[in-house]
Amino acid sequence: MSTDDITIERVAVPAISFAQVPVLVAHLRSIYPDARVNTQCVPRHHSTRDTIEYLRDCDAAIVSFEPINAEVLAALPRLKVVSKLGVGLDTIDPVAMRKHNVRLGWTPGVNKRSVAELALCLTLAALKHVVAANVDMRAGKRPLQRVGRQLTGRVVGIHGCGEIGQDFIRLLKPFGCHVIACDLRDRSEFYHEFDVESVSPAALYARSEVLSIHMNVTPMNRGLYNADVLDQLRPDCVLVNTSRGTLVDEVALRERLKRRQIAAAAFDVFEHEPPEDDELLNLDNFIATPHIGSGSMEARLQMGMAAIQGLTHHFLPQPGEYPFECYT
Ligand code: 8YV
Repeated sequence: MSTDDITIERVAVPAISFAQVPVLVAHLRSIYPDARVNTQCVPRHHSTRDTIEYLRDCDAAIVSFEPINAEVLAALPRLKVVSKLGVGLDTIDPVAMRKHNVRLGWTPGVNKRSVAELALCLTLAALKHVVAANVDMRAGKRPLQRVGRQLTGRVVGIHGCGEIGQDFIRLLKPFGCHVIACDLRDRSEFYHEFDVESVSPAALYARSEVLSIHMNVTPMNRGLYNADVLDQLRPDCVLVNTSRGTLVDEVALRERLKRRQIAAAAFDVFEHEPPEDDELLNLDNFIATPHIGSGSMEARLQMGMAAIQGLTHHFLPQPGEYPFECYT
């Protein structure tokens, strides 16, 4: 972690979630008066070319989904610090960062409560058919019965037990669920404290009545929830995803939801955002939200302040080491 050996004069912020919060923009500009901020909220996050264009001539950047890869860094020799708004590192290539000596500002867990609350909200909504019932009501129907399930006492599986997965488990406490979890890292201390059963991926798929995904995407797990894995889920499983859409094969999921091979799914994240598969989005056993996990005022502020701090508190990513263990 370094604070003082890099001089930053020009900062660029293409991240819309930052630019939308005036207090963050004002705070940034009180430190870096000439900061270029995407206050017009032009979407840029899918394009390498636009990212290069926006970050040209800058020493530091606050990014959300903009790709920070070999091509971008080769084109931006002046860039010394990339500070991440939020926690997902899937758009950041640690090998290229290291090669170009570009440092990373990153605060783990900065939006964990906000995302964990949404995971709980989606879980309850799916178990109780809240959205489908509301859609019926709006369509003029007044269904007399819509039998759902309680969360209390259910087997809840957590795939990825980092900051957000752990916070979700904290929120589950009053529901008396049997929590099972699977993680590459040793989480035994947390598991012990919160009475969590550590299980294999196969057991997680086979036993979870609610399965909530909380993994970082890496080259190792991209597309992990493919047809083969989805076929291992229980027919009464509710699959919840508030992490990254690229972990799940959406076409395979859609087909299984349609034939009720999987009871329901509730997703805040999609392979391509905004999502385009209207057939999936309109299934009555699928709940979709447009990546709002960290979209609370509290989280936005915390993320933004942490990202500003990341411009001066940063580290050189090391592939193979935390938080990039899955890279070589
Ligand atoms: C943020 C996210 O909205 O933290 C993350 O990784 O995906 C989101 O919660 C995003 O990073 C905003 O920049």
